[in-house]
Amino acid sequence: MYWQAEFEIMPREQLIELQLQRLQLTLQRTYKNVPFYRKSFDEAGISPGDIKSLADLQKVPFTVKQDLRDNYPFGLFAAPMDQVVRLHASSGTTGKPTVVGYTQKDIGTWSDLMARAIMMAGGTNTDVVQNAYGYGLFTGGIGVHYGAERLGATVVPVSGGNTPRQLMLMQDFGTTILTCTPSYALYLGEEIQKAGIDPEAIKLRVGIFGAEPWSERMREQLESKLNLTALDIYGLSEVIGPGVSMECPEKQGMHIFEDHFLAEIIDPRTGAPLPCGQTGELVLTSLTKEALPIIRYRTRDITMLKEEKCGCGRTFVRMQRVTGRTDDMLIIRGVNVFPSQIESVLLEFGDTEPHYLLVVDRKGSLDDLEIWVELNEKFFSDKVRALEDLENKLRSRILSVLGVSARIKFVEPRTIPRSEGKAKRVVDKRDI
Ligand code: DLL
Repeated sequence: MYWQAEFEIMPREQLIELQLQRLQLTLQRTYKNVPFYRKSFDEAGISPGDIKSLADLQKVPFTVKQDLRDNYPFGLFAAPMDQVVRLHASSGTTGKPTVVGYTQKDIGTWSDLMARAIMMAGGTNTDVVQNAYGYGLFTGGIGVHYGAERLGATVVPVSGGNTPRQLMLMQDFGTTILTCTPSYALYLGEEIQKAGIDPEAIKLRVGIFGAEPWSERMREQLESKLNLTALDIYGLSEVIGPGVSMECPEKQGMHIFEDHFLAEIIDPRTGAPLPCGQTGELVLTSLTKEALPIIRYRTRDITMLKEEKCGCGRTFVRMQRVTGRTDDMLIIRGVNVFPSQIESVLLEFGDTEPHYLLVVDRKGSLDDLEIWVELNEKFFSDKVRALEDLENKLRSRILSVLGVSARIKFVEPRTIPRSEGKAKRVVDKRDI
């Protein structure tokens, strides 16, 4: 039931002690081996020895993505290159990518965390895992792969894309676990229906979906289209990749693997720590990583932590769904808008598909939000009158939930581009 019970159900007092020990070692190693951290600790007037409790960590400066860029490619590594056995990198929309490295031990840790995650979802060594996360510099593909292998499951390293082949392998190999982004999973679900494949020929029972934000309504869609239990997985390259946290079948948030990562929530504007139960930016510190330890990394992801006991028995805190990133939050006429909030509204009515595009523009001095919404096949063939009704319903619901008015543009089924990896939800044409 647990991959590493000794940690997964460890009493919290013991866990906190373990975290402190590991934190102190990490701070000492980084101070000794990474000039960037030495300088930032010195400037803050602290030394690793000053950190005597987890609360003391607040004295330590944050690390941000720009710090990784400034130290491109290997400047933040704490291990010599002869011990670094793997590199990954984020694609990076502008300029150089962010590079991350792993020692053999780091790869072992990561594999265990991913094995834990798959087992948490109900996976065993008898499962066939079709891994449709992208292989390559992205951490999704290979990260999940190593974990599934460590668990002893049968991995199908198909990577993203080539949908007809995905469907063929899914039937022929009897895939039981699907791993990919939720947007790609949805597309696969649609294609299964479109191809008229007999549902009996699909043996899926669990989906491990992450790498981008999604909503509870999207879960309902995925579970009904693919006939599986859809669970959320979170991670980021800078911290390790997938397997920082994973949702258990209780579906009450994702357990953070706290024996390896220390989580804090801060107010993104002031950097001040927020208590459990409040929504803010997730900050993570690695506790065991060798090649690229990371201290108080500002993830930019917005979430909330829950400490209450979980029905699955694990003692790790749970983070709620990531509702958005501090940097993909749109500000429309002064109102903060996250694409995931709009997704939830769109899916409330059942006549539209979870494919949408937010087109933001500026008309004169006013922001203009147009939401491209795909109608489902059934609705599309109905009357114009019904369309007007739906448009009005959506507009007023978005206004009341988000406080922002938007124009709705309906588009024909299957016209919004599908993605094989992370979905692109926003086109911002504003020149500001
Ligand atoms: O996306 C790692 C990953 C791969 C996670 C496969 C899960 C499954 P990056 O490309 O570095 O790494 O992107 C990290 O993606 O900061 C979040 O903004 C977003 N993200 C990842 N998982 C989730 C999730 C991988 N479950 C960035 N929900 C993170 C919402 C997510 N956002």
